[in-house]
Amino acid sequence: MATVADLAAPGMARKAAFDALDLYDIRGALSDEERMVQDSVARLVDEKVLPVIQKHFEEHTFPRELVPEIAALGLLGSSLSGYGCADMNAVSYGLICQELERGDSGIRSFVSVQSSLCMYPIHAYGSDAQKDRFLPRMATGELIGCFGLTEPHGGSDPGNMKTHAKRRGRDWVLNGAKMWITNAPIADLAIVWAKTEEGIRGFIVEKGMRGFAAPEIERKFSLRASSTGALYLEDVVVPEANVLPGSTIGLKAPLSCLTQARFGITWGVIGAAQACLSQLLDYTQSRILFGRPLAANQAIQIRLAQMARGITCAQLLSLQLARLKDAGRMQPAQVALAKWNNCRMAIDVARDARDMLGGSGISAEYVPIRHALNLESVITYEGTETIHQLTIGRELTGINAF
Ligand code: TGC
Ligand code: FAD
Repeated sequence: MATVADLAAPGMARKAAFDALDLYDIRGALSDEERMVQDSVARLVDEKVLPVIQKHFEEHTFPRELVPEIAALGLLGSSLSGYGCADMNAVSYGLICQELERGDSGIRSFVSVQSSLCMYPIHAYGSDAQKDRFLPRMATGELIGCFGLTEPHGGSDPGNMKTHAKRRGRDWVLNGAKMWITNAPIADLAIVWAKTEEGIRGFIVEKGMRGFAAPEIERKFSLRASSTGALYLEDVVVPEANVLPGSTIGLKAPLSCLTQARFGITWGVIGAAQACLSQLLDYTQSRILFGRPLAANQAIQIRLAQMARGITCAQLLSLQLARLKDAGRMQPAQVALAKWNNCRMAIDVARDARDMLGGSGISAEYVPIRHALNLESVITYEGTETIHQLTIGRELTGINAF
């Protein structure tokens, strides 16, 4: 037990009675298999991602060399069954996202898009031939996918998309543009959502199809270790065999993919916040100002405590969400609330951590500025904070205020 002297001695750090990043022992609530998944992804991040990520962020490059290692661990399409996929449960997928984003949001984004936005729709809505053709090679990382929903004139309202597909004989002809598409410049295939006479449908557009281009969007200040591009479609002829036959016509199918990816994001951003708090705990205990460690100030401790509170609440929210998902009871509005809450928590933690590092907080030597900049994208994509707030508002009131 701590003595009064221990407590009173300024600058003396007391040994923590519990893991500062897991105050409610989430780890203890995991199965052996889930813990194993977390540990193997954590090792990948510590050994392969963290040593290279800052350089990639500075140079605005995606660490493509990591794809085979990510695939070898079964992290691509990890919750899908068959076709070389690992068939893991929702908690495991969440833990994968959390550990990857502890490294960098760009790495988690790559896995989210490949798994939830590209492999998932092919698995859920594709023909047997499409599944056989694409999924096994996507699981090994040999083929990379992207998901084109957002358009230049406004992503929050995808129902108003301009990209359209017209039947020509047994083919379709696609015209339009998509904007802010993760993985687009490195993708072998794109799931493109386009308006048809019957309503919105999903098409598999392949690299090399005439009239299709996917240029890189340069000069981002956020997600610099992720490849983001536009998709341009000019009279692209897509065969009927590349239409997703099982998707309902309308927004429901693309929105169902977003639900999968948003679920992963709720876990991912916890990892980013943990990385910031972890570094900040070391920093504030070793930096001496006014004759005592920074961490010995009440104002600093309150801010650290607020971070721990935010992370803990987010962990509990995501764990329960995963349990609901595994039980087949997860609702889109529950995902909206967790995406909003956890992204807001993480960006607040990252920004506050940056501030508590003082001038060092703007240096590449420390992680909070990189996470804070990345989280500007994460809080925007997959539905902005406002979109998720309005989704909850609609759920509560029954009134659509979009
Ligand atoms: P609304 O009338 O609400 O819905 C149309 C139909 O879809 C159903 N639905 C959903 N189904 C599954 N999951 C969801 N989350 C769903 N939300 C709605 C709904 O029940 C309805 O079905 P039915 O049978 O009645 O037809 O449609 P709305 O036009 O009013 O729009 C609602 C709104 C604003 C919430 C939606 O448009 C929206 O979510 N907007 C935000 C768009 C967005 O998030 N874009 C993300 C693009 S992808 C991306 O950002 C990837 S980043 C990846 C990375 O790098 O990690
Ligand atoms: P807009 O929709 O124009 O919104 C602008 C502002 O208006 C926002 O603050 C929004 O909250 C607010 N707003 C909108 N509607 C209302 C309303 N009714 N009431 C009040 N406020 C409102 N998209 C893809 O399809 N695939 C991808 O892979 C992908 N990857 C991305 C990667 C990055 C790095 C980024 C930054 C974005 C990515 N996106 C992707 C796009 C992303 O989903 C959109 O940026 C997002 O949905 C918002 O759309 P927008 O940028 O057009 O903003």
